[in-house]
Amino acid sequence: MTGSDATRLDPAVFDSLSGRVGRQAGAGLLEGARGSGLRIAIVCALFNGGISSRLLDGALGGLQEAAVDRADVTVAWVPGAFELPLAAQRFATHSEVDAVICLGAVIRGDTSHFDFVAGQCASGLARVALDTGLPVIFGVLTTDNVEQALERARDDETNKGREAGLAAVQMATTLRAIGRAKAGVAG
Ligand code: INI
Repeated sequence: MTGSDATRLDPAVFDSLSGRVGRQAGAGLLEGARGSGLRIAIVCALFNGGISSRLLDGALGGLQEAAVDRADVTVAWVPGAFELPLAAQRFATHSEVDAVICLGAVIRGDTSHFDFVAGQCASGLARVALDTGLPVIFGVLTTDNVEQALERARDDETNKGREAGLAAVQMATTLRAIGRAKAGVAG
């Protein structure tokens, strides 16, 4: 994710550092990754679905920016953030996809079990990624209130769904490139 203005990586610094190594695996910057030919699954939580749908809109925009073909994008909806890991695991093990994007919003004000839902969702998604070797993108907002969630799901380039879409393409292409490095293939 891009972080704040104070901590964001300057593309010129990135280019300069890249020029000082023998080989760079993958595109590097989120915006630099090209996704044509990639197959992407997106899982959305119906709980707080008004936020999920804004994140989905952003994710589809990010994938389009990265030249992912809409025919290669599959969307599934689940009841809430707690169910995202199981659906992500099913995509990872039973379908041919290059990355799974998970979208939802866990809002502290809505529930006394915020920490359980958010924690299980985050650790479950990390587990699916490590167990299957597939990029699983954590596009789940964890906020104190609805206003903060809406702020992160705006219809502009700061939308966290857009970042999740770009992150999926970046991770899928980077893992491919690392795999080729092991096999001794250039690129
Ligand atoms: N699910 C969410 O996606 N966000 C929430 O904020 C939330 N709250 O507040 O409880 C939530 N709960 C539902 C949960 O994810 C499961 O769907 C439900 O418990 C059934 O297993």
